[in-house]
Amino acid sequence: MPSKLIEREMRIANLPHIWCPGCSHGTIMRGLAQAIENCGLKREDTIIVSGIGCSGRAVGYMDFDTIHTTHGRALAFATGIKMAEPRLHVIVLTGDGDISAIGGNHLIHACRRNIDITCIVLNNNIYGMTGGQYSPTTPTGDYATTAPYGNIDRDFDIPLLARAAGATFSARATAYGVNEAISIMEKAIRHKGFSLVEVVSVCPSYYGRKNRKGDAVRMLQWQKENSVPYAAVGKMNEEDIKGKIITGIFNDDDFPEYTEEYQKIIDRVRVK
Ligand SMILES: Cc1ncc(C[n+]2csc(CCOP(=O)(O)OP(=O)(O)O)c2C)c(N)n1
Ligand code: SF4
Repeated sequence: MPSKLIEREMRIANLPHIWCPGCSHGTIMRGLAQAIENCGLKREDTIIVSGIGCSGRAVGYMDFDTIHTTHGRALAFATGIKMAEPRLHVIVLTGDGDISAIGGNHLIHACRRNIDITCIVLNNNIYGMTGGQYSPTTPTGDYATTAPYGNIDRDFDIPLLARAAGATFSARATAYGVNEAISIMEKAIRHKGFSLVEVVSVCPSYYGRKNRKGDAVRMLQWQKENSVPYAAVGKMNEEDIKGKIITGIFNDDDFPEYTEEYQKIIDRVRVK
């Protein structure tokens, strides 16, 4: 029997989902539905936009106005929607490849504009849907189908990248710590301006298998044992932080929001 939340927020007719056994994208999708409900957002005022990837499939299951857009372009579509209808709550659901490789340029400019969009990144450290190619968040030295001898690229820290580009809210949580993820996503949705929450997901089929991380339970156990709260980082030395998942809110700032600034120009130049 589906839970009440699932009955209220999901398109039951589209289930079962396509994700592999043990994939934590579903846990995060359910967490987002909970966060939306906790914020009291009305279905008619909320739109969820995704890119392409296993992560992007979530919009097929969430019972809101949703758009499954082209790879890397979710923020471009979301920006258009928010500019046309600023009253809407616009939420983007995307993968690490979608947002930081092909969509990287859209990301930095959305951050810079501080447009009121909430961007949830399901980071599984790999391209899941297309068979396990390395992404900009695959750690250096890790393996992927396109890095059979180890990845020599340095990996992006997506929330820190967003903060540096001007996002007024950036944060990270994990699928293991789903209650923290729900609470952070809630704060991100309530935040006025561009907010980004990375939720570290597990892909046992590709990232896990290629890197001998064990099954999904082991991978979630690893998240539990290797997460460090942002507040504790200042007291730790660099060596102890290396390889850890830093969770929590990295910044939550006030800055003029883009659609409001745009409206001020419209009001100023409108022929009286
Ligand atoms: C323009 C374009 N290039 C490439 C693809 C193929 N493609 C589909 S999903 C994907 C990667 C998705 O990876 P990620 O965003 O990390 O999501 P995940 O599947 O891991 O959840 C790629 C390269 C595409 N659909 N469109
Ligand atoms: S390939 Fe990976 S990310 Fe995609 S559904 Fe399977 S476990 Fe999840």
